[in-house]
Amino acid sequence: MTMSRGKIGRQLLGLAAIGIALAVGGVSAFAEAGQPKPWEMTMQTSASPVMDNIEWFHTFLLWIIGTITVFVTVLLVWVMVKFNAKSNPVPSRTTHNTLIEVVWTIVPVMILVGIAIPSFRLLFEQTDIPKADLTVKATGKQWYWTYTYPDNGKIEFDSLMAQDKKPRLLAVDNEMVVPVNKVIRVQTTGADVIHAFAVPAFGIKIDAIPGRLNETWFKATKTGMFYGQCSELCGKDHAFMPIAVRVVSDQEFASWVEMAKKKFASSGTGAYAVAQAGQQ
Ligand SMILES: [Cu+2]
Repeated sequence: MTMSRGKIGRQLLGLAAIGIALAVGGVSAFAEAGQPKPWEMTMQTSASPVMDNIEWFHTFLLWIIGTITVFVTVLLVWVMVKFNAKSNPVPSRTTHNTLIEVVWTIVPVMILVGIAIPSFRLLFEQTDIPKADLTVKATGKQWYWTYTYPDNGKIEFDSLMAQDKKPRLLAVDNEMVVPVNKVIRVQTTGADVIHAFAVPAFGIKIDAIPGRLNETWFKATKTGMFYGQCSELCGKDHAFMPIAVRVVSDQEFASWVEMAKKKFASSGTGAYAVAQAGQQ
């Protein structure tokens, strides 16, 4: 039995449709909040008020940049077509035009002021930390993070990349756990070299510097897992010290605190003590 061309064509089309559906399905299976997606073009889905505003500011700037680029391109093309040597053999001798000079000075100033206002507003929102409900200290070390919860009986534990867990290169053994819709103050410092604490979905990125205590904050508006990475070249395993934040409900957080107090009671400061001893 032979198949007609049309039939084969239809079957190929069907296969292609299934392929596309699978590919899209595959991508959307990865499309969880709080982590990068394959072929991602945009920023990670926001999960904090600061990140909402960063996204807004990004889009706002994109429109301004886009408009200016199109406007300048149109001007260039217009000049090239209308005023080249062939179509305009006798050029005008005009050198000054007061109106246009005032316009091309005032308009860019107005654009810059228009950008500066929301830019400063965003900067203040990021750096002016509201009254915190919880403080977590993240200490960057070669090459893992140590989290300390000074408000909750001084819980302290190390967070190392987990080789056997998903998502690859982002999952850790002990996650940083925080309650949802609460202002979390993050304090960062470095125990050896400069690291940087960054979680894209929360819109935070701050250096962790030895001998210094830096501060930032976030308010996670969704529960779930959110991932980041050390964002300051800190040595050979810089790429392998991910940040994993689990955002949970208040009740879950309370029970995690109870669990963590027991679990990290003895082991907590072990690695830190060793690192400190090694430096002296
Ligand atoms: Cu690092």
